[in-house]
Amino acid sequence: PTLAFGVCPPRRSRVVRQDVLRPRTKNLQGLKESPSRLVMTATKRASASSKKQGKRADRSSQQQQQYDGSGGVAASTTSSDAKIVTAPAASSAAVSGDSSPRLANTTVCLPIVYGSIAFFLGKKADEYHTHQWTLYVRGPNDEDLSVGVAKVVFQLHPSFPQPVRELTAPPFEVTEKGWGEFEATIRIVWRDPEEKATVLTHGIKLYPPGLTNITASTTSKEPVVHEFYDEVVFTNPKESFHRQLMRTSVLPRIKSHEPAVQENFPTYTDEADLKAMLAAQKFLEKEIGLVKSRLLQADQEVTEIEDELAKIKAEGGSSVSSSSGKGGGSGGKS
Ligand code: SLL
Repeated sequence: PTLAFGVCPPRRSRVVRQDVLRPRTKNLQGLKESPSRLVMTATKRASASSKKQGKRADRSSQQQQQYDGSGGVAASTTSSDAKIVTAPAASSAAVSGDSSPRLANTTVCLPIVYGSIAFFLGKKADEYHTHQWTLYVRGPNDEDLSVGVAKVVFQLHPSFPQPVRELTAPPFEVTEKGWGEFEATIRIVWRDPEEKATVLTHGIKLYPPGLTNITASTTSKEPVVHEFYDEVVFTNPKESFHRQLMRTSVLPRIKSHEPAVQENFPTYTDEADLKAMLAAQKFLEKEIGLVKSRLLQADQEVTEIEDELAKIKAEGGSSVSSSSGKGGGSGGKS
């Protein structure tokens, strides 16, 4: 699969139940090239250090699809405005494991969230254990990802005992105590072994951004949340894998083993998206207003200067004012 932030869901029909993860299937028959692999341009967005900052690109909009019997999907799908780039074909013919046929002209988009939440230990801190943190992969609304995920392998800093932590069941998380920030590697292994594992890196943050030294303000009780939303795109998945992925929406939610972590997970809802968009719109309107008034002012100044110039010209151009003319080098370098 490939990672794509915010480009998967065609934004037509909105899903009624927004609290449920719905992997989306997209039909690509409209595309010229028979695409073995489509790579969406990927970006990701950080939400640093404060609660409820997590953002997601879009809500799921589930596509209607009908199976045409041959394993292919005959779906009526609107085209998304996503930038789609064709990439070298993956060896879709690679044989292994189950012989389920691959769906043709289909992409499935699986929203995931990964990140870390760190708490300062306060009085319980010692030299090597100033913080307790949890590193995790979860569904944006705590959906059970295990239908698609066989295991998640977290690679920690070598200063930790057994730095490779493998989780074969949800919640896919590691909780540790430590003293320093570092970059962890997260490997998501899919249930279909033919799907290439998704490898992410994540910088575990212990301190709020903008602080370079450890001051009293870093010792606040407020956890440091550092989370990313992303979407994993499976191109022409195996029918069986596809079926499994689609079950995500009906399974019970998964909770973190750490109640304080669970409490501080950012949420991803249409409502929050809308609020953020409205706030952004407001901000933009204000900025545009400011720029407009500055433009108007500049226009006015130009008019004034032009008027003055015209006046000077009308006076014959010979009446050199004290501040103009070539001779006035008073302000220049000597
Ligand atoms: C740093 N590059 O120098 C980082 C490394 C390593 C953090 C941070 C181990 C905890 C323990 C731990 O927190 N390692 O010793 O149990 O800042």
